[in-house]
Amino acid sequence: MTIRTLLLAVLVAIPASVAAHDHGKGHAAHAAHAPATTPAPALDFDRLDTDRDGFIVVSDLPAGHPALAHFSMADRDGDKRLDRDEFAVLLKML
Ligand SMILES: [Ca+2]
Ligand SMILES: [Ca+2]
Repeated sequence: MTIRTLLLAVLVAIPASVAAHDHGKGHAAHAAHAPATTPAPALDFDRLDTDRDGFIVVSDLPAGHPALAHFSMADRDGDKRLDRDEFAVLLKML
């Protein structure tokens, strides 16, 4: 039982340390204070809206982007582009 518990503790600890390492890359001093709600760059509206028109269209998204599968569902008004509110809805689908 003791060995099993120890093994379990190691298995739990490994992914956490890997994630901490990746997150801290280049931001080691701030990693502990980084807000958990910061979106990944690939899911950040401002990064994806490269032409800064306030909307994300399919062509703004790189090939294979996870948002593409949900784009038409998130586009509630059917104008083929996502505003910030619609993009927030899309993020909840991922
Ligand atoms: Ca745009
Ligand atoms: Ca729309």
